[in-house]
Amino acid sequence: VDEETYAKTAAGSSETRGPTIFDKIISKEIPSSIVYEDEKVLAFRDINPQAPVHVLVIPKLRNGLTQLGKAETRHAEILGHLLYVAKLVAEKEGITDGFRVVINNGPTACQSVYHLHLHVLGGRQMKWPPG
Ligand code: IU
Repeated sequence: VDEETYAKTAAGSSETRGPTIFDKIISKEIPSSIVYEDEKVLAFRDINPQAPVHVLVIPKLRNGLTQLGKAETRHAEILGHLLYVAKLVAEKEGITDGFRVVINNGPTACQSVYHLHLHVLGGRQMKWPPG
């Protein structure tokens, strides 16, 4: 991406997609604790867990979706796959008795990384409504 595009992304705009830290996690430039991986997605432990199990599931697509709110019809397949992998992660982590899948979309929902990701949370009693 050019400098202007990158600056916009760094400033928090979700209109365009510069590299995020998740690209470096996908490329293994930055190490992570991987729970599941296939050719399309990566699931790894959140660095700041909000529950005993807190795993992020992300698409590997470069220049891909920044957030759910920007999804188009062509993204339907990867969206379905991400959700299915969330279920595989829950099984692998032994939290099938109760787990939560969260997508924070945009600043008002506290999205902080503009590379689409699903949070898979479990291992404790969850509360509702969420904060
Ligand atoms: P959010 O939905 O965009 O707020 O979630 C981003 C998550 O990415 C958040 O839970 C962070 O703790 C997590 N994370 C991470 O696991 N590793 C990192 O290097 C960075 C963020 I930056």
